[in-house]
Amino acid sequence: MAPPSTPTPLVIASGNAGKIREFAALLAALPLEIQPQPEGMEVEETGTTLAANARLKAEAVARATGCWTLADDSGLAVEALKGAPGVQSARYADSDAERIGRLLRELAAANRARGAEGLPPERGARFTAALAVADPTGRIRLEVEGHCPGLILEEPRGGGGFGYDPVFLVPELGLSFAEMDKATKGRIGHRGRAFALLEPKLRALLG
Ligand code: ITT
Repeated sequence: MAPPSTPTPLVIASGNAGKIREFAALLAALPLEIQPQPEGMEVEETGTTLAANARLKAEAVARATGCWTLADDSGLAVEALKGAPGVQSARYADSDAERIGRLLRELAAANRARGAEGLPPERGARFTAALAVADPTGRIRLEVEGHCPGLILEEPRGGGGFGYDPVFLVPELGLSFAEMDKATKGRIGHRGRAFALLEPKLRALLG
């Protein structure tokens, strides 16, 4: 009988506890030993796209740890705000509550301006997660993107999730991300959709 194989270490290159929780659930069925990134490590996000920033984080953390590394750069693009906050989603304000506050204020102002021009309100938005996997030398081996369309609510709803979840409505379900159970967000959310594309490739590479 072949000896059981040792699980491959995989570092999650993120300091965002909400993302790390979601990845732990998504990766649970894979033969991997999930590890956090080195404490205090922060990679400057100088890229102009989510994909570029995911690559920067995966490369830097893989080089620092000598382990396979998964990074995620994600963001919320709001149509009436011409795609903002987008790649700046984390830097839009200092806390989740302030980021949501700024988003709702700016969207209300944009919709007042639309109203003054006789246009209907526009609340469409889209979450994107760009994932990158680097090998232990820091070379990027896999890249995928997942998207989830929705609408921005006028007020936060629900107590689950993290980040902008309470103001992001998925109309088909009539629920905000913060009102969904983890499995539902994992299935239809941007990160879950990106991960569904990544999983078979990750299994082939590390399995
Ligand atoms: P790391 O770079 O350390 O992973 P971060 O929070 O800085 O953590 P990003 O640079 O990717 O992550 O910024 C993404 C922003 O979008 C951040 O404010 C998140 O809270 C928010 N965000 C990302 N995914 C989200 C989700 O599934 N639900 C709600 N907000 C999300």
